[in-house]
Amino acid sequence: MNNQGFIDPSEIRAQFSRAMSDMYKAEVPLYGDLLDLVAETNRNVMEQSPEVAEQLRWTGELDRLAMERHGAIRVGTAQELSTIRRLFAVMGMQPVGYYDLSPAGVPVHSTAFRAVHENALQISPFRVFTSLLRLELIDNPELRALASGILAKRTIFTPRVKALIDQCEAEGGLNEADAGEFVREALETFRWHTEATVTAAEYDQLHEQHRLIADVVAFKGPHINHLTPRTLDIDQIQDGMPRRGITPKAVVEGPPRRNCPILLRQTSFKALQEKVAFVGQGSAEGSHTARFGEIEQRGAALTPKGRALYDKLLNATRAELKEFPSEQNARRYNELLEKHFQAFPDSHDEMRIQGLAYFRYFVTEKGIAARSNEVRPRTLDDLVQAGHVHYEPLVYEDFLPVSAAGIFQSNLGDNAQVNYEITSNQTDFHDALGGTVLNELDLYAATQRRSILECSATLNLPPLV
Ligand code: OOG
Ligand code: NI
Repeated sequence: MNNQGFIDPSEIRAQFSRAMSDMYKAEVPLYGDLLDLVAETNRNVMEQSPEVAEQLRWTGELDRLAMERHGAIRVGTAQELSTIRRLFAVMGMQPVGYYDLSPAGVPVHSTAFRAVHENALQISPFRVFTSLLRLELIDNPELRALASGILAKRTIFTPRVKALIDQCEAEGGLNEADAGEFVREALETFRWHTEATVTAAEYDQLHEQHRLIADVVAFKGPHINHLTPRTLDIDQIQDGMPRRGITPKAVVEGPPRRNCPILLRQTSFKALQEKVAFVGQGSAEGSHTARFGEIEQRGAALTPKGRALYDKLLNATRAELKEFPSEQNARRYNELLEKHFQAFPDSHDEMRIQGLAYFRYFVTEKGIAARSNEVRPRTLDDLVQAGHVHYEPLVYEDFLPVSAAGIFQSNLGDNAQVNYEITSNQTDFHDALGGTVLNELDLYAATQRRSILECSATLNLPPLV
């Protein structure tokens, strides 16, 4: 709490993330099973590989791992997106990155709302992948008009949450009671609603155009469609799911298994069939599939050079496979992925020397003990060499467009393979957002730089960067 009695936005985010998780557990009991499976796997990994636990201890991730989640929502209008931006800002979450999913046949573009400073991420790394439906990609003009008419009529925020957002913006924060109320009210936007806003016939029309369009347009709000815990071993989870009666998607998205994980690996399982009451129906006679399960493993954030290498190797894998990864070619896909990624160095030393990843630097006890020595190492590399400074990779906090497309597609079914002629339009996205997205690479570079400067200060050395 600061001197005006405002509570730290990170605390609001932590509260909200817990409330969201509780709500989703009640709505989708399978999510609870998933959390158990992930917690058990993470315990096993740390027992069997104490070095992994040690690494997470250095970076502080050990403390945040059990609460780490990302969610995803899809909104229908610019107005909704810009209000969502303001709502997340109350919790210290900024839009980071731009993801265009249209090349993959998904009519949305997206950003991720998250905390941006390492200290804030440490309190709560909660992030929300947020997509804006691109109605301009609906080719049938009548259907487009129907969809925008329906969206124009709905209000996805409670009056009270809007008032609290205004108040927070005007006064610079929320006190504890207001923050508690904000969390309860904000949660309403993300809740599942059984009553649809359209008739069954309208739903069918929207669904025929694209299942995602029906998911956004036919409901009262942008229900949270998944909440993803972070595992330390996604292959164990992928292999363990069928034993629990869960069928995961055919392949794990992202890089292959490595000694030193990079970026993000993700898998998901199919959406639930939910009962829906369409307009004109007395009870929930219809059904819709919206919500699904997802698990992810996070690794090192890559520099532009590292990311270019990742993209090149992933593209080469897909080019050689010549088709979308599927049940039928999953084995070959994994073999090709392994083969191509041989070219990506698999040690932190090598990744650091080649400038492929971002790192955080920490002064060691040996470094502290040597502070008053006449002769001691004075460059970052020499300090690392001498063991006066320790480093660990910075964890990737963002998403991957190809992976996100794969997750969308596996949960939308095959009818999603559409080729849109209009592609990326970040300017339109910024206009709708009412702001610009931050560049994730700048954020990683800033964290790395802060950690190096902190080392210089602790060691009484001139700035090392
Ligand atoms: C979002 C799909 C993308 C991820 O983790 O990459 C995603 C959605 O289905 O709304 O969640
Ligand atoms: Ni996701």
